[in-house]
Amino acid sequence: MKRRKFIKTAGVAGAGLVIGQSFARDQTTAVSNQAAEDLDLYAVLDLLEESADLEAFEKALNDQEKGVNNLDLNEDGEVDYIKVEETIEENTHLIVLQVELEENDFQDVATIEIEKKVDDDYVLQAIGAEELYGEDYIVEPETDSKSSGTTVVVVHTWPLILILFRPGYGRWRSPWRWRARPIWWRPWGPVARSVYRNRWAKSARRSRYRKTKTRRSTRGRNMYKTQRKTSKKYQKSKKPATTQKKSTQQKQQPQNKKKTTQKKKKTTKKKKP
Ligand SMILES: [Ca+2]
Repeated sequence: MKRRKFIKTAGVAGAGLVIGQSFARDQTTAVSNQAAEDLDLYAVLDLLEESADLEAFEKALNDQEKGVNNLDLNEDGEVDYIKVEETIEENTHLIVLQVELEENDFQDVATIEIEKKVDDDYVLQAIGAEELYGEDYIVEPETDSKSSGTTVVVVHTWPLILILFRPGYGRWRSPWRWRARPIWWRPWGPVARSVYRNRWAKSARRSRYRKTKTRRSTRGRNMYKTQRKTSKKYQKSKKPATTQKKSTQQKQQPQNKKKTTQKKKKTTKKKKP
């Protein structure tokens, strides 16, 4: 009989999730006040848990009815298509969620690192791209049974995990690009952030996942370093895009033009005697 094992949770305090509060806090820690609010990594992991394979996961991510993707990074008034790319190195699968802001201008949104340790022990984390979510924005399945009011999540029974670590598995690479979108996909207008936030903050399944600052997979992290992609829009710094100086390359990106405060020249008026 197989013994049930849970993914490792070394070094994490078992703080229970106070969902509303933690969600509100998540918003303030993100560097950009846009992306982190338009792709909830708790909801992304929930989709992953339901998905039969990565092709299905990519389709679900871009399904308007699922309501997980509300990203409009290129600000064209339509939700962006998120493609999913996978790299495998020994027992580690690195899954990159990526948006093409314009042709050949890619921005990673988040990564999912899954590493098999031994037997049925896996580490699995979703990590938000630093440019969009800020540093160390990490969400993982809730595995600490000591936490009150939370559900322990066993990842080795997820359909996707069974597929990914099956002998002979071939990695998933999204065939879709800027000029080649799936026939079933139609872009739609993003919903208001308050609507999106409420949609996921109240989800009963939210307590299945938690935030952490600790990366579990060193290999996953190293794999990502060699393939990270940052769009021209976010390359300048970690500051929100709206505060960056407009580059000449961004002429196709309708940025939110900030009104520059015109400094009134102080003129020293000579008072009439
Ligand atoms: Ca868009």
